[in-house]
Amino acid sequence: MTIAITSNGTNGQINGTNGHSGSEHQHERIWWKDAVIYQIYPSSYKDSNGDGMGDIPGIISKLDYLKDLGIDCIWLNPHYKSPQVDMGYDISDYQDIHEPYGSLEDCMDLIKGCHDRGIKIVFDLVVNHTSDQHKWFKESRSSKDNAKRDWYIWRKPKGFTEDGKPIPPCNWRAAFGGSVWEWDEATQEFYLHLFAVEQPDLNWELEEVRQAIYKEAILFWLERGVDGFRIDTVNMYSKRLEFESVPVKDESTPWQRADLLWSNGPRLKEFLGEMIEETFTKYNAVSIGEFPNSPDFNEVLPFVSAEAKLLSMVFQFEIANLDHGLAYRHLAKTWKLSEMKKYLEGYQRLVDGTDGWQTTYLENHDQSRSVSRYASDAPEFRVQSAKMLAIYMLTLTGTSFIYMGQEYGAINVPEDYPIEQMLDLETIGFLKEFHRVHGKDNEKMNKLAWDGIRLNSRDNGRFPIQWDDSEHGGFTTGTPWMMANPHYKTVNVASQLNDPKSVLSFYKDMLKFRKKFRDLMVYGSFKLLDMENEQTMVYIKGHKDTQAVIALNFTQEKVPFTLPSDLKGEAKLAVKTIPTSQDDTLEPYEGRVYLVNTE
Ligand code: TEU
Repeated sequence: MTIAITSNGTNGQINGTNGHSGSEHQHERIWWKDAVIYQIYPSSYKDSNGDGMGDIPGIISKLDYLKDLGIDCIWLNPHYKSPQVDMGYDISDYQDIHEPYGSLEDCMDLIKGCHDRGIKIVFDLVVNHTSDQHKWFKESRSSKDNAKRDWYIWRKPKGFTEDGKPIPPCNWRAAFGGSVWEWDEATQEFYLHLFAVEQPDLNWELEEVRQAIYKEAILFWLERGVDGFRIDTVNMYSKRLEFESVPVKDESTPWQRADLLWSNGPRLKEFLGEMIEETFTKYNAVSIGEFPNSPDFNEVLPFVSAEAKLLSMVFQFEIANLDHGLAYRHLAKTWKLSEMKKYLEGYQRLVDGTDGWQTTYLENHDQSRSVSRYASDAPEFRVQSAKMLAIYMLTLTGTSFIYMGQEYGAINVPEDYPIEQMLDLETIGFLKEFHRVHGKDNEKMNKLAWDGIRLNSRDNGRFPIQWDDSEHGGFTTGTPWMMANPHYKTVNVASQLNDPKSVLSFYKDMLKFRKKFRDLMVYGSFKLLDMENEQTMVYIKGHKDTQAVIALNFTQEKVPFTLPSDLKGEAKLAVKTIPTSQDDTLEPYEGRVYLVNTE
C-alpha cells in the first residue's frame, strides 16, 4: 500500500511548517524536566538471594547498568510492608519494607547507591487508600466509637432488601470489579474502597488524617533522602460525598463505572496545595501525579502550572487506554493512529506556551508492552518497532519515562504461556466475571478472553526482567514468583549489550541524543503534521531557529515520505532506524529524525 503523507490532503507535500507552532514558553530548567526516569517494579527486577522474588540488593547490583544506559532517575514501585493483594499498592506500614524486598538499611543503601552515581530516586506514594491490614484501618473498623472511625469512609446502608441484605449507598463499580462499598458485619456499616476490598479509602476530609499521612508516608522518606514521589491516584483524594448513583449502562451487573465522579473532587486543589506546601516544597521534591480520567488539557493545566505550585507533572491515560475495552480492558478494541495523535497533541499543548509540564510514557506496571500494542512483536518487525517507539519516547517535549524492559524491546507473553501464571488481581477478577457470564467451557469465548489478556493485561508488564539466556532469564537462581517470558532465550540484556544494532544500544544512543539536543527534544515546541494520516506520525520540534522533523511509520507497509517543502535542503538526517532505507520511503516501522540549523 502506498499513501502519501499530506498535511492538507492536496499535493503529497507537508506544507505550512515555516517555523513551529505557538509560543515557546521559557520553562525554568529543573533537574526533573531534563531527566529521563526509569521505572522499576521491585518484585521482577533482580533477585539477589534465590527466593524467586526481586529485591532491593538486586536493584543495587544493577545500578551500574542503569548508569551506563544513561537514565537520570529511578521511580521505584511500592516496596513498603504490604500483604500484597495488589502488589504493594495495599500498604500496611509506610515506614517499613516488604520483607522479601529487604530491610530499611537496604533501602538507605539504594538511595545512597543512586546518589553516588548521580542518579535521583523517587518512591511511590500510595495514600488514597491503605491496606485493610494497616493499624489505622484495624482501629477504624474495630468499633463505631473508635477514635479513628472517621479516618476511613463509613456509611450506613441505604436500606435493606426484602431478604434482609444491606443496600450500599450507591451503585459505583470498584476498579477491580464488584461494588465500591464493603459491608462490615461487626459494625453494620459499609466502608468505601475504589479499588480492591482490601484497599479501604482514607478520609482526606479530616485534618488529622492528612497530617498523619504527611508525617508517616511522605516526610519520613524525604528526610531519608528520596528526591520525590510518583503519586498514586492523586486526583481521587477529594470525594464527592453525596455518593450519587450513576445511570445503568451495563445491565449484566448492578455495579456501574463512575470513574469521572470519583476523580477531581471539589477539594482536590486545596488538599494538594496543603500537601505540597507542607512536605514536597520543603525538600524541593518532585511530585509526579497519576491523573486518570482527565483528557482535557484545560482541566489538567491548573494542576501542573508552575505558578500553581501543585504537581510537577502528571500521567494522563488516553493513549494508554486506546485499545482498552470499556467495561474490561481485556476485551480489546481497535484504535486508529489519528486518535493517538489527537491525544498526543493535547498532551504536548500542556507545555507549549504555558508554564505547565508534561510526561511521555508508553509502558508502566499497569500496561502491557508497547511493542506488542502500538507496533508489531512479530519476529521480523520486533526490533525496528522497538527502535521506532524509542524515537517517539525520546523526542517528545516533557519528561520521558522508560519502564524496565522497554530498553531491550520486551514484548507480551506468547500464546502458550500458562494462563495460571497471570497473577494480577485485575486479570483474575476479569476471568471470574467473564466465566460467570459466558460459562467456563465456552471455547470460543475463552479464546477471546485469553487473546485479550495476552494483549492488555497488567501481567505483561510484570514478568521478570530478561537479563540473559540462562534459566528464568537470569532473574533468579530459584523459582520465580511469576514465570519468565520464554522469550528471554532470544531477547535479553546480555545479548544486546555489545551489539551496536540492538534495541538496547539504540536506547543508549537516543538517550545521548536527547541530552545533546535537549533544547529541542525536552523543551522545544511541538507541531503535529497530517493529523488524519493513519500510517505515519510526523511532527516538528522547534527551538529558536533550530528544528527537528520526526517521522515514524506505524505500519508494516512501506510508505512514501517527503520532507516538508520549506525544510527540504535544510533538514539533515540525524537518526534513522533502518540504515538501508531510501530517502523517499519509510520502511515498515521505520523511524527517523532530521535536524535543521543545529550546527
Ligand atoms: O492505578 C490506578 C489507576 O487509575 C489505574 O491505572 C488502574 O491500575 C487501572 O484502572 C486498572 O485497570 C494505581 C496503580 O498504578 C495500580 O497498580 C494500582 O492497582 C492502583 O493504583 C490501586 O492502588
